[in-house]
Amino acid sequence: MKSIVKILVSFFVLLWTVSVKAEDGSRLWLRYETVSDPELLKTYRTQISGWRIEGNSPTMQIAAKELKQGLEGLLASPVTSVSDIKTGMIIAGTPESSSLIRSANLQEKLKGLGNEGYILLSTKIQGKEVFVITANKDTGVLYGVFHFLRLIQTQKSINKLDIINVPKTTLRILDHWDNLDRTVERGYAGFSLWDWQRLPEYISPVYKEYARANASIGINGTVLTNVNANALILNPDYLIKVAALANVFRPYGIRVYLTARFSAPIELGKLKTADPLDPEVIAWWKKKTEEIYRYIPDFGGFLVKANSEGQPGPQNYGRSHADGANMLADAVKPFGGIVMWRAFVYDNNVPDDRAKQAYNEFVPLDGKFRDNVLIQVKNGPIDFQPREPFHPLFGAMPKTPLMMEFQITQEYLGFATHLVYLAPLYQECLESDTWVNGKGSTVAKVIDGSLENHTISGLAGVTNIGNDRNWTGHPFAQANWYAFGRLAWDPFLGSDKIADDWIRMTFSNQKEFVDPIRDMMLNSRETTVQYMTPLGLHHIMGNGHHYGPGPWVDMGRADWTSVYYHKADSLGIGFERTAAGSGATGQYAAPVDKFYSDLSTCPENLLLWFHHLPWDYRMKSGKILWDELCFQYTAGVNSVIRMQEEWAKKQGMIDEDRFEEVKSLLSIQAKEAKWWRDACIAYFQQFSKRPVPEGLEKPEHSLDYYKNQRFYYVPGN
Ligand code: GCW
Repeated sequence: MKSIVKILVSFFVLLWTVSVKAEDGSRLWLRYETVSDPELLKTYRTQISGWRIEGNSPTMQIAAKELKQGLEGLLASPVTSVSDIKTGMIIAGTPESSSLIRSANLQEKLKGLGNEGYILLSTKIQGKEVFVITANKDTGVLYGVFHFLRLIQTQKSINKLDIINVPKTTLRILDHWDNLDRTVERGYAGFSLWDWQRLPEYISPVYKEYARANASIGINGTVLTNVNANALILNPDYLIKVAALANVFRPYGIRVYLTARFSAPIELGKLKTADPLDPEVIAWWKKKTEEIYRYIPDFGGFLVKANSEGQPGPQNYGRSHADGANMLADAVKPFGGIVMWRAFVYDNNVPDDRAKQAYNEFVPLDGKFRDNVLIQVKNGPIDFQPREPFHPLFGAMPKTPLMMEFQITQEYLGFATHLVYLAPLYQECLESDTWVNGKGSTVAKVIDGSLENHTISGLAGVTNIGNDRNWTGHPFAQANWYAFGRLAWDPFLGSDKIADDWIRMTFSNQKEFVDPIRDMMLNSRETTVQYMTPLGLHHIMGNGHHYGPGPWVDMGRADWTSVYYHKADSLGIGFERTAAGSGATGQYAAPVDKFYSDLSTCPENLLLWFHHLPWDYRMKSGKILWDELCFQYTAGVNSVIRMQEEWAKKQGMIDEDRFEEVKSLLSIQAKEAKWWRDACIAYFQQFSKRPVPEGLEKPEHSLDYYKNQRFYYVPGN
């Protein structure tokens, strides 16, 4: 009888959670739904008796609010803040803010934590078994609170806690490509969050929610403006707005950065030049920087895109990237600021392979940058493609801290329409071995500073956030924001573990949901590579807007065409980048050069990135290259269909709203995957002059049909 009642109760609880509550995705991974497993819920309720935040700073107040809201939601009972020490209390504070914490004798443990690390510990205070959340600084306590809540959100044990967590990097930053008119370059989730028009007076509640979500994953910086920069942001009428945002973000441990337009001294200062060695220019930036720090005392510093894609830079005056970066670095140095100088430079007038240009430009400058400059390098040598090898600059500038730049927004991976979990892409790059100091010199160790002992280090992610209700357009695109934060904190975390946490917090802890959806996410990036750019193909998307396939693009700047990259002709396909071709492989350490150059070791998923091969080249599968290409494209499309089937089975396990939304988006993805496959096969077939292998679908339309399609008002362009 008792068990029937139990079943009925859980049934109604389930019914209530899945059908009554509307979900618009706005709560992200911080939903704090009641623990669904009744046994576990009971256990947590007996283990946790109350909580106490020791300290009253704005950060501690946020921590208190979070803990209250989190526990009340998760345990579905009012867990109160109490003053007497009882068994099962959560006590959170720093040694500075709390005599209770001081009495717990954690000095030794706290030593290695720095300003952001934290401890979660089961220990005794005044003879009572309690949970302690502590850190050297308040921000660390806030991070610890989020971690503690995550344990319950993901239904982990909180028995005998002994967790020490310290970020492996100092800078964990979101780059917003947001324009002052609120359009977002390569943004697919609405307009910019920053309501410049109504700032500084009107402080939208969204700013706090944004900061809270970021703090929950350890993000500690935000670049508010587009790297294709507008100098106006440096004017006082904008700085006062920036300051208002910085005030909101500060207690969440988040600093504000701005992009610096290199020609600002001319545009704003009415100087004749922006030459970084000109005394007047130097003085202008110094004064401007002092002004910025008057508005924002903890301003983080500048991010600069210079001499790239038409942006002004030091080379306009015959100066180097180091001259430009150092001039700005000197200006921010007295205030503790930094400069993030981008290595994304290439020029159509330079006759060399675009993939080689950043390395050629920057390697000679190693050792010439000030100690508060980081060079921000995209994960691969071209541009955020679905698959690229790691950038050869990683490991090649040992005297300079290199910072990772990942793209979270899906410019080249289906916008906010395709379900693509990007952590495996990030992880693939971070795990790549540069071999610069022998085996094990991974990209992760380059960018966390450990390989060359740098004190500043970090990752930047070009964000996918806009003012859509669910922040990121696609409900699953939230996972990419989440994963970026977790990886920025610890570049050695596995994408599977991150996906697991995210699914549990965002959707459900039900095993029948978690396991298959985690697998679906983990495969989704490879699936996208297959239906867009298999076997190392790259940069064959639509021109300008980058929507859909465009392998035929051959007009305009050569390095913006597709034919430049795939080089398909009657003899074969691919970009020869070995010593026999552009020599790009020679930019890697010798073992890596050899690995990519040798056809017997070059991974087939990068084959056409490094080699130009005949259509009948024999692949490891035994198939000829052309047939393999057709198989890969088809496999990609079929995998999306399997994703649709898998998702369909999840009806009723989560709320109807998000279920239906994802279902609709998957059907667009299936349509677009087929479009990619058909258009690319139809295009390449004119060169291969071979049939689509037996048993595979042929392109639905003629090549001309695909070439003649026109798209208007593509977002993000
Ligand atoms: O990928 C390209 C984008 C540009 C972007 C540029 C960059 C901000 O198409 O929109 O400009 O990269 O990273 O600077």
